[in-house]
Order: sequence, then C-alpha cells, then structure tokens
Amino acid sequence: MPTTSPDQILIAVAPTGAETTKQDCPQLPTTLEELVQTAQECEAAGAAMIHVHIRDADHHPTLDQSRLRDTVQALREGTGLVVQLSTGGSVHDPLESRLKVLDAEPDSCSLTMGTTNFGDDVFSNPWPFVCELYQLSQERQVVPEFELFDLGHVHALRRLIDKFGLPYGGKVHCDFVMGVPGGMPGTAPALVAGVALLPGEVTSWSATGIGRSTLPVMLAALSMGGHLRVGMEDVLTLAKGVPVERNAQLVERAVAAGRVAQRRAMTPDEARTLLGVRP
Ligand code: KMH
Ligand code: ZN
Repeated sequence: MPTTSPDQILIAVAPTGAETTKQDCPQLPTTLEELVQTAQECEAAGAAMIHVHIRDADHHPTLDQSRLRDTVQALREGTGLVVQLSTGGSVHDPLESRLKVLDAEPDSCSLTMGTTNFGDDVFSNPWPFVCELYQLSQERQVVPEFELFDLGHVHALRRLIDKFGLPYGGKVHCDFVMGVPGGMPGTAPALVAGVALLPGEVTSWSATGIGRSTLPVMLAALSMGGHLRVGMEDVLTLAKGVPVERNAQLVERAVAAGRVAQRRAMTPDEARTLLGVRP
C-alpha cells in the first residue's frame, strides 16, 4: 500500500470549504487575497498541498470559471503548493459545473466516490458522474484525490480502477473524510476498516475528521502511516470554545503531531512525486 517512507507526512490544508459562512466566521479566507495569504502561511508552517473551494464577491461558494483560473494562477505565483481544486463544490452545485472545474487546469482535483447524506442535504455523486469526472481527469492529466466518506466509497474505487485503469501519473491517492453526518464515523475502528478495504493499487492515503472527530482521526491516521488533511473546511475550533483564528494553526498542530510520530512534513516537491502530479 503506501510506498512513501514512513518518516514523511503529507499535510494538505483545506482552508475554506463551502459550508461555513463568512458572517459566522469572519476569519475564514474567502477572498483571493485572504486565500493566497493563508496558503503562504500554511506552506511556511509545513503544508504541501491546498484543497481549494472559492467564494464570490459576496463570500458565497462559487464555481465561476474565471475566478477558478485566477485562483490557480495566484496560488501558483504566490506559493509552491500542489493546487487541488474541489470538484465537490457545495451541495447546491450542478454536476455540469463541477465537471467544468477541470478547465481551470489544477494539479489535482477531488473526486468523491459516491453520494452521501450531508447533514440535512445530499452530496450527490452518481456513478455515471464519477466515471465521467474520472475519465476527464485522465484526459486532462489532473491527478484525482479520491474522497471517501463511507466504506461503500472504498469499494467503488475498486470498481472504478477495474473499469478505467490507473489515474494520470500512475499513483492512487485517497482521502478519508470522516465524521460527516451521513457518512462513516470519525473513529479509529472505522479508519481501520476503510484502510483494510483499500485496493492494492492505492499508493498513499490521508484522513481528516470533521468537527470533534478531528483529533481521533488525526491520531489514528498517524498511527497507521497515513497522511493528514487539516483546515477550516473541516474544523473551526482548536479545543472546546477555542476558535481557530488562522488555518496555519491547524497545520502547525499537524506538524507537531507528526513530529511526535517521528514523521517530518513533506515539501511540495516531495508531494508532487508522491502524487504523480505534472512537473
Ligand atoms: N462541500 C461538500 C459538499 C470536495 O471538496 O470534493 C463537498 C466537499 C468535497 O467538500
Ligand atoms: Zn472540499
């Protein structure tokens, strides 16, 4: 399974997401300037990849094509991070717009392996859409990160690889997104079950736990040789009643936890090799 040296750790930061409002959380990076500054701070703290959702002028989630392109360009100019665009968007985004995200030519894209109840909403990922997005990523030479919200999604990855072969770049990287109300719980036993089901082709995996499952998932992932995703998309507090002020705090905490596990944060170049993204 993971072929990386266990003394390294990929830290991906997901700084914004599509669910939290600017009104509820003014420190959420929603403008391009805020996003680039956050990305720079997170890179300096030890992140190697950024998972990006963007907002419009009113701070609402958007998949606007020109904003996406500008964002990719600004992140490439301002940081060395691997740039991963979300194709999940918000639960309200039509499938057609989510496919068009690849027109912005990111290094990587998220690719969720199935439909999930998402709180009171539904995060829709019908199988034909998953297949279309996957084939498009192969064509456009964009490396997918397979988002696994549930055990069924892990098995769907088996089916996808059997049907369409390996991703562009030949590596297979997955991210367990745990603790979403409607998906698998953010617990060590659930992570153990998910990792046990991963197809043999998987070369690396990371995990993130939503809300209060953040720490259990982080510690379980570290103990199993997994990588980490952190960020305000997934958690807004450092501890009960202590709000996150900057995404870099979450990266710093992941770096410190990695250090305890005797694993050092990977550089973006090392992450490019791990993930097989375009040079
Ligand atoms: N915002 C969620 C509905 C992704 O980025 O690909 C979907 C999500 C997954 O965040
Ligand atoms: Zn996301």
